[in-house]
Amino acid sequence: MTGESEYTPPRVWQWNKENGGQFAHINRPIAGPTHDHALPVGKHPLQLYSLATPNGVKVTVMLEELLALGHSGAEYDAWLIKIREGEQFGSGFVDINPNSKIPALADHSTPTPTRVFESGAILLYLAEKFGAFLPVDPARRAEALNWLFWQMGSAPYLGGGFGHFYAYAPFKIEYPIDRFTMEVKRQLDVLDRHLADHQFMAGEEYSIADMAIWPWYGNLIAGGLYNDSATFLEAHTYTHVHRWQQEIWARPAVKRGRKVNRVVGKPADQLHERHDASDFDLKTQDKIEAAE
Ligand SMILES: N[C@@H](CCC(=O)N[C@@H](CS)C(=O)NCC(=O)O)C(=O)O
Repeated sequence: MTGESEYTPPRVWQWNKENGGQFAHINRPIAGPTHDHALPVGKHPLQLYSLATPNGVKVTVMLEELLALGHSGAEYDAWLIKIREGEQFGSGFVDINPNSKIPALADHSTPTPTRVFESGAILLYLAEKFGAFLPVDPARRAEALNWLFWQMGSAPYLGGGFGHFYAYAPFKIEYPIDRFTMEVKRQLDVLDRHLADHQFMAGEEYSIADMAIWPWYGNLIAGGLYNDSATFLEAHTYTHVHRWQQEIWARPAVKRGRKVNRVVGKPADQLHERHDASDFDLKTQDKIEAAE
């Protein structure tokens, strides 16, 4: 094995602010706000504070799917939280998510605003509020929740484990890359075997389980995560995951939701903030840049 380390942990760990990782400037070993900053509140019942990472996309896809079904109560303002600039540590954001991570939602349609954080909790909250994208039959509901919580437990190995050491760490170390690649390939095989005889994660019904899993594993398989990781992982071999990823990608609400709070990629795919359905036609970055 290459990359063996001579590092011996000291008796008590010290915070080394210069560890060189891509996110070193925002990582801290303590919680809580770093500065005072009130969050903006728009005109709609639901206020989302987010960024189009896979965790953020889960929620904007759900909101666009709810609106496509005709649930006008799902109208939302999506505000951009620039996590690389530390905006998740502003006092207003920490008030609605003490964990300082996007996505976070405030529901202003309740007698006092209801805060909801953790993407899985947000998906479940919205599914129950609108009675949509979560099967009613107890056995099928249990299956949707199985996969929703599978995603919450599994994706940190993909993002914080594989993605971090394969793409973001300041130098490549074989041991963690090997360990997390093994686990991610195992997870892809779990999905592939399940999707071999199920149209969607919970069976025949598209649900919040698909919305949670697709932005991570669908994106990974389509080559959208961590440089050339799809080649490294031999993503093309997971044929049933491919079929499912393409079926979901064909949905107009998914295409819209993926653009919200996006700040990278093609300008036509970036809608930095979403306050109205017409913003998809009028306020993507290509339109804004053309008007400047
Ligand atoms: N389990 C959380 C994870 C959220 C999360 O990790 N968000 C990342 C972006 S994908 C974030 O806000 N990172 C900022 C930070 O760690 O300071 C969820 O599913 O909502």
